[in-house]
Amino acid sequence: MRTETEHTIYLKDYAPSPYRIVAVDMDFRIAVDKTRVVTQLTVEPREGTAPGTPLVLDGDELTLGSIAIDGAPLVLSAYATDANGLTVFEPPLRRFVLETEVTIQPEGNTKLMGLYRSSGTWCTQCEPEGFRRITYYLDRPDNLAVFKVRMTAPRDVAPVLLANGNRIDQGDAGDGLHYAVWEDPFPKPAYLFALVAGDLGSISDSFATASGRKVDLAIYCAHGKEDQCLWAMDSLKRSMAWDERRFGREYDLDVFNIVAVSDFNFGAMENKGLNIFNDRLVFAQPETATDANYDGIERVIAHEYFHNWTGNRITCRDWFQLCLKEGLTVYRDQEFTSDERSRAVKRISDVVTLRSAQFPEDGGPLAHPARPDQYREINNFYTTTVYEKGAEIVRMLATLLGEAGFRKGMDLYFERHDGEATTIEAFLAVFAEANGIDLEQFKTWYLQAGTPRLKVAEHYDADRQTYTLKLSQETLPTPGQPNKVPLVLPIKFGLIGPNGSPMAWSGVSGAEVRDEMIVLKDSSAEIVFTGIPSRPVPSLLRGFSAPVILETEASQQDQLFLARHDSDPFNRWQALQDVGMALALEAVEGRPWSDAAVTALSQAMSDTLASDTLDNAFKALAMSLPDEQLIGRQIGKDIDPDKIHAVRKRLLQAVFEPIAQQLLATYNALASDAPYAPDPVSTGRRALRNRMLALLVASEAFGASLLAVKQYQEAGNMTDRLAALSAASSAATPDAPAMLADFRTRFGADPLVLDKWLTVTAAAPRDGVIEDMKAILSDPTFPKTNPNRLRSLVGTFAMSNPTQFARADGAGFRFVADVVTEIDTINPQVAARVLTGFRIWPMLESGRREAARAALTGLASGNTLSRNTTDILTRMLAS
Ligand code: B3K
Ligand code: ZN
Repeated sequence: MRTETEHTIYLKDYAPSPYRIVAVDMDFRIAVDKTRVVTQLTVEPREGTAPGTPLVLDGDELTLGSIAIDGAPLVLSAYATDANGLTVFEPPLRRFVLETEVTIQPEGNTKLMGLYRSSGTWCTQCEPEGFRRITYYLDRPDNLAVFKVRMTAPRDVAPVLLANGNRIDQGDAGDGLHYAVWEDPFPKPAYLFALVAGDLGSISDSFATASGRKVDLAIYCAHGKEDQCLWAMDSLKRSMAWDERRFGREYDLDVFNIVAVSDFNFGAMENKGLNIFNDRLVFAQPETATDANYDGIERVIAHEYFHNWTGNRITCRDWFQLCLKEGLTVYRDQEFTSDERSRAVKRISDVVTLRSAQFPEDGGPLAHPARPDQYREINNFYTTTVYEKGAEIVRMLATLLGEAGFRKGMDLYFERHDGEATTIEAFLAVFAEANGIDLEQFKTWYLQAGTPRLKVAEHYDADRQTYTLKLSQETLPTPGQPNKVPLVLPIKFGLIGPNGSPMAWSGVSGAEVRDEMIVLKDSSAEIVFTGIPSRPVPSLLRGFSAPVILETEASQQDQLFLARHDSDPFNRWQALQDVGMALALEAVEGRPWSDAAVTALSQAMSDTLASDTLDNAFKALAMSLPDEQLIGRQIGKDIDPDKIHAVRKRLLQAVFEPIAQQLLATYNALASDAPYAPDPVSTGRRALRNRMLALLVASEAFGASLLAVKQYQEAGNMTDRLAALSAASSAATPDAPAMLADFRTRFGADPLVLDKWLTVTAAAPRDGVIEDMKAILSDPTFPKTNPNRLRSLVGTFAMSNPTQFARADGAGFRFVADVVTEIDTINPQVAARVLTGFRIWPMLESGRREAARAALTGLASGNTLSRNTTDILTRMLAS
């Protein structure tokens, strides 16, 4: 067993290993209940390594059978093993081959790291530190080696044998066994190793690269699910073509395989030439998958594919640099979706996610820089800060440099660092060099945690015909970082004249202003525009050009003006959100709304819906009010979720009930008999229609709950059916329980649809939900080893049911703490992830805060917890 010692790793301690492994030859003998792994490592001392320097290899839960150097078995005194690995005390100071034979037990591996079995299929997950659970190794991303893998397995249970790279041999091995040999010519870190052995179906296709090479593509899955892989294959081919067009990146092997498995700790994994996917991000058919599922599949297929260049060909020197590959690859997948679908809609959706997931992380007890400088458990740093804020940082770089300048930097990055394990510094250096600029201050974005607040005040001087924007930025302290420095903020903007057209200026001073962008570098600046004939309305932070919290003094009138006239679709959407937020805050503070203010918002919503220039997908996003959690975080302290829930419900009614006829007419007009298609236009139509339904149901418009029942029953696809179910359940209509029960009977046999049922159940804002979840969990058929099931139920509850999770009596907190205790012994990664749902606790009102604290301290004191969960818990309680 691993010892759960408190051990902090620091970036400042990074040092290359004294030895390098340059080639790996592995022989897997896979059998039911036990797998033997014989590994030959070609090892070289690094220049300067002193004689007698031990070779220290990582290993976790391995049983060593034999060990030899250059064919000669080692005597017992020449090496030692412990819970963390293997030490060879005095290896030769020249190139040598170390051979080990170990036994592992994939069948008992519920952590789902290393080699494990999922529904009978042997598969691997090695990032970040899983390879050490397969063999003794330098399990660190800066050791790049070429791998050759031979595997032998029973033909009946594992007719399919896959690994990275190209298959170079296969055949019969007698006794019902067969074998395959795979070779990956590209040197890679061990975290990109993969192996799959199982009885799987598949679909295949091919792709011709720009230079005319043919790549064989295949997706492997459980038998019978082949038809559900077509959308993933389509997404893969479009991703391959896009990376050639947009970044000049071609695929480099002859085969690209994807395998869908049912038990997987997160979304998917970019192993070289052999991506392994959580099956929820592969399978799609209209009857069981929603538009959101189709979107997610397209996005993640693209993301993992794009890693081939940003992550695999160029990898990370150490795990502190994780956002080097993740932030950049998220940026690339966002751009792919923007090009394939609607840029505005994609941007708004991404910002909604950023604000609902990353901002709370950045403003809570788990805040950390996009490039952390210390960790105790690296698995806890696959966070929305590393991924989504990491992508925002790359996006700002692209905004500051312009498309051509950004591409020049990317080209230089690929040219200079291909085949390397590198750092954020090296990444920034290529952009600085290619564009002749200094990015020293910009780098702070990677080092400083917390979301900056950007305050804006304005002044119009009619006599002088000047317009002044006073900007200031501030980042609040975060754990371990009490003092903050100013960041480089690219603030895209425009001034809009009274007639709604852009207003030009004759001169501007006070900061760098170019390309309709203010580049704020200091903690404050006063920007003066001259030649301004009348007071303009400013449109600030267009396209959300920097991940900040913008605080302006804009009046409701200005915001509604922007909602109507801004040429930037993001800010049109934002303006409506801001009006809704202001009204919600007033009501939570106990100030009654003015009728005029509510009517004005209602009218603006109505106008938006009636617009013939805006598309349906955009309208669907615009026709909404900030959600309860966003309102809570805007309040920032002493949050009472019940009060917010009640206020938001009243506001929904006040704004949307008066336009119910228009909502209904739109709903009816958007009906369609066309067969399901996942294209942007069809998706937009369904999004808007289902938005109408949700608003009608939530505002308790006459007949709306029956409309939901009708749509639920008659729906021709899962998007419409689930939308009706969710609308009814989140508004707690009288029909909701029967609809939920029906859904379970209809679809309970399909695990991915069962997840939808678990999600809707867990998100319902009603008393009794905790008891229902306890009953579900205590059913002996509930698979507690499956991350998808657990996350759908308990993860959803902690993250998306603010009133029940943060119940005043503490029952929600205790429930989650109890489940974490239990899951932690099965799968620490899932337990730690669920526990992060508590991150909101310091902002709650005192009674709930104490209840949360009690649940957390109870978890800390009564149990022996994994390093993963201990790390989250310790940070959570330190605040
Ligand atoms: N690189 C993997 C994530 C690995 C997570 C390990 N806890 C998938 C991705 O980001 O593409
Ligand atoms: Zn990734």
